[in-house]
Amino acid sequence: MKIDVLTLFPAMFAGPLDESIIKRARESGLLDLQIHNLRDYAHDRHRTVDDRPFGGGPGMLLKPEPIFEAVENLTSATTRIILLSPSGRTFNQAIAAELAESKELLLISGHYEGFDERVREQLADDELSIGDYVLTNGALPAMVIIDAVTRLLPGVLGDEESAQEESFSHGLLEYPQYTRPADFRGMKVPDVLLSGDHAEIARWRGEQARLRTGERRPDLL
Ligand code: JCQ
Repeated sequence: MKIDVLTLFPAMFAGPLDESIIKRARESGLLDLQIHNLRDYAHDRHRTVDDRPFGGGPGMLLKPEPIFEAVENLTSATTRIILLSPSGRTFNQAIAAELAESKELLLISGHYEGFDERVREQLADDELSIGDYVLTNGALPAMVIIDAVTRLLPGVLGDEESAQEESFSHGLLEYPQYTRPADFRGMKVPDVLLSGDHAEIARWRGEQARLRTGERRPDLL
C-alpha cells in the first residue's frame, strides 16, 4: 500500500512510524509511506497556507489552492483522499479494515478552525475523526490511522501476532490474562488457568470477556 500524508508538521512523523511493526512494514516494502509539507505547495513569498474566513469570525482556515495543487501532484485515479478533523465520522476497526483494501491513501491533516469547504466538496472521499476531543492538528490522527491500517495489510504481522484474537475483531473486550509467577506478592492467578482443563478455561475466558464488556463497554453488547 502507498500512503501519502499532507501536513504542516512533517517533523511530527519522525519517530512513531520508524519503530517496531510499522518500521518493518516500510523496510519490507509492504508500506510505502511519504510525508509531504503542505507549505511546499504555497507559492507566495511567505508560503501562506491559511486565511481568514469570509463573513468574519475567529481563527483561520486552510486555503484551498495549496491543498488542491498537492492533491493534483500526489494522487492517481485510485487514491482515496481522507481529511482528518473532529468533524469526521469516527474511525473504528471496521473503517481500518475497509481502508486496508485501498491501493493508495492520501491523508490530509487539518489545522486551525478547519478546511475551506471546497476541499471537502471537491477533493475528499471521506473525513475521519479519531474521537470526540480536540487536538492541535491532524498529525496524530493520521499516525493512528496509518498504524491501525498497516497492521492489517497481508504479511505485516507475524503468525504469532496475527493468529491472536483481538478486542473489536470478535466484538468483545479481552478477558483477563496472566503470566508467571502464579503467585506475585500474594496476588494469585485464578485456579482455572492452572487446571489444564482447556474446555473449562475457554468457558471461563468467554464469561470474563462478556462480564468485562458489560461493565466497561455495554455499547458493544
Ligand atoms: C481528529 N479527533 C480529533 C483540529 C481542525 C479542520 O481540521 C482540524 C483538525 C484538527 C485536528 O484533528 C483533531 C481530531 N479526530 O483534533 C482542528
